[in-house]
Amino acid sequence: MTRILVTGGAGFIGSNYVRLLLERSNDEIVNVDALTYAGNLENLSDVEDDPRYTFVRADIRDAAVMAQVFDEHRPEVVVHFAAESHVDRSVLDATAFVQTNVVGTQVLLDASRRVRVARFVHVSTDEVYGSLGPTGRFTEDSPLQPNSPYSASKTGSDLLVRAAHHTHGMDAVITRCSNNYGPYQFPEKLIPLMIANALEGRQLPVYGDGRNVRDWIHVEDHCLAVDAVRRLGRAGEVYNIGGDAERENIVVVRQILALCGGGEELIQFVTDRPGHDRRYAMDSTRIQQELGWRPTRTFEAGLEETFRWYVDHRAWWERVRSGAYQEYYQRNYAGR
Ligand code: TDX
Repeated sequence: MTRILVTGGAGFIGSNYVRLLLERSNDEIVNVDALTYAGNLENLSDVEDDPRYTFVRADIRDAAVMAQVFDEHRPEVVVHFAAESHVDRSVLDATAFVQTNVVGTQVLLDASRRVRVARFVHVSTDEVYGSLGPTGRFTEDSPLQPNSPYSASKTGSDLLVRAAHHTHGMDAVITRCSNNYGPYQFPEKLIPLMIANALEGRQLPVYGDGRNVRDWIHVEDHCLAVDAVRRLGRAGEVYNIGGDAERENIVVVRQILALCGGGEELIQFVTDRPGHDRRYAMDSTRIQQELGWRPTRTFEAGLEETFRWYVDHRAWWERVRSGAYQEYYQRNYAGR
């Protein structure tokens, strides 16, 4: 039994990870989440009565509060998911990205060092490597060339984790994953946005020519990879995680339309995202060879399953799309 403090456990990937740990291990989980727009306790309503699960509402930017949380719960391991994660929001305003992703990560590193956490797992992204041309894949040795305020802030946090390992000898590992999809993803991201819009008969806003490529991975495969790194990864190491499923955005959008029986007329090509990365592709050889992990789902099977989940959980996404989401949608998409 390990006491694991998970940050951002009420978010999309974090809540899938908490559920996976409760199902597959005997570990105790302390979920620390600020419950911003993207965090939702409904994502974990099925596990909230589990005696091995504790929720703490707290903000990782607040050093005094984090010191208290770490003193009270004395975690043995930290798995750090909490982050501002949406590129378009970072284009509109980068402030929260620097505060949460950069400052928040340093606060957690300091709190972890003080109570002598045995391992710090930092969950990062392929976007720290920048953009690829038509060929090649990112390896762990690819240069860090982030292009958006979001990815620059994630790169900053990766480098702080690296420095904590080198300077203070902290046992820290970094995972960098490609684009996730699956249940409980906030419908600002491509796949849930397109599914929700298509189900409501609304326009599907495709940026630019729609031929940007992302490497898609089901969130459960990502969570299994993070957990393999937590248990077996080498201290100070970086592990790339990819789905081996490169698709052009327009192909994904057409697949979603086919699933819901919508017509091509719903597709609307809109002004491109500023600085839009053209292509991501991950080389996951290291994690596959060292830790024996590999993705289990094909993209087509995972997409269909995800589509069904959104059909069955309409109330969930209708609720998270009300209120402040409307204002964001207007700001991001009006006049594009
Ligand atoms: O309305 C849209 N139209 C569109 O064409 C949106 C929201 C997106 N897109 C395009 C932009 C990207 O090429 O779809 C692609 C995927 O976009 P996002 O879902 O916003 O993801 P991306 O920008 O690739 O970043 C994601 O992967 C890396 C996550 O949001 C990050 O948090 C993660 O680090």
